[in-house]
Amino acid sequence: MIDKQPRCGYVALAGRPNVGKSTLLNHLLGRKLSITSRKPQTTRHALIGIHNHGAAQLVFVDTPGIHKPQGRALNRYMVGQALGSLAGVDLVVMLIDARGWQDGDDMVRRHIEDAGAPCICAINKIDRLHPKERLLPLIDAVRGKHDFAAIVPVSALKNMALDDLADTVARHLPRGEHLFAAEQATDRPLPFLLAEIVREKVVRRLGAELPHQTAVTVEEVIAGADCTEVHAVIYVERDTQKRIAIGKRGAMLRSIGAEARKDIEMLIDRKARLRLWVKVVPRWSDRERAMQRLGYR
Ligand SMILES: Nc1nc2c(ncn2[C@@H]2O[C@H](COP(=O)(O)OP(=O)(O)OP(=O)(O)O)[C@@H](O)[C@H]2O)c(=O)[nH]1
Ligand SMILES: [Mg+2]
Repeated sequence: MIDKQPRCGYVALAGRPNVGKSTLLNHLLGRKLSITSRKPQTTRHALIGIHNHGAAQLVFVDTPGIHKPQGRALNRYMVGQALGSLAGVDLVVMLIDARGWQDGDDMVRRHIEDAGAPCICAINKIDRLHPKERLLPLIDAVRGKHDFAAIVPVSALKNMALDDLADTVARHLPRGEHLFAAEQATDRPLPFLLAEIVREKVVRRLGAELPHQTAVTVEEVIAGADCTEVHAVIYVERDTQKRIAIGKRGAMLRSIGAEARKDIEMLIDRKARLRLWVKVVPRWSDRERAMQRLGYR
């Protein structure tokens, strides 16, 4: 029977780095809100994505991957964002990789248990599972790990079973009126989303050389008559990194800019001009004051 009564609730997407949380958010919403890459620790800030599904409003919170926050202040910030997002949500979707349950998943599970919210396990990347017969034993193994409210195998990237997952999430949300207007997609302002688009291109291009030393801020968004001009600054920690980010005769920066501009135009649905600068702030990722100035507060 179709449930016509409105439901609404906050749903944290939690898991180890790189299990596909942000990809899942984007594919559930059918639009790109959260940045993704092959590198672990891509997402740094919690981000809300609102998905209206039948009579239910699913308020997803994409979170940074939960890991042991060793080393830099930036890692502590990221794990703090993830754990903070688990507190007070109505439901958690814990993502694991279909290749199997790992030690890092145990740590995530413990934090979810501490937070006390009911939890659905999404086994992601099943498109990579060969042979398919490995799925049933995996589901059995996952069942033994935690008192999950449900276990749903999906592929975020290939859009497999995402409707099943949304149905299952909706069924576990409390009844109640929707919190956000139907057309609202996120709680984050435009400059944040623009800066994240640029950071995605930086991570995808330079993730191997500069895994964690880059940050991006958007300084200006000027809406002209037929074009929106965006001014963004890419921050690195050393002069050598600045040279890498700019590339030979500016080639790297130009290609980052070209890729980011395409996504920006898709987001704002109009022509854009993107101006990029690269600046050095020594050791910003380990100094809380410097981090705050770059938006990590
Ligand atoms: N084959 C396959 N790859 C996937 C799937 N979902 C995500 N990926 C890939 O996994 C990688 C990590 O995806 P993200 O969405 O950035 O992962 P995340 O969990 O948000 O990572 P962090 O933000 O670093 O914690 C990317 O290369 C994705 O394309 C899937 O269902 N199948
Ligand atoms: Mg992510």
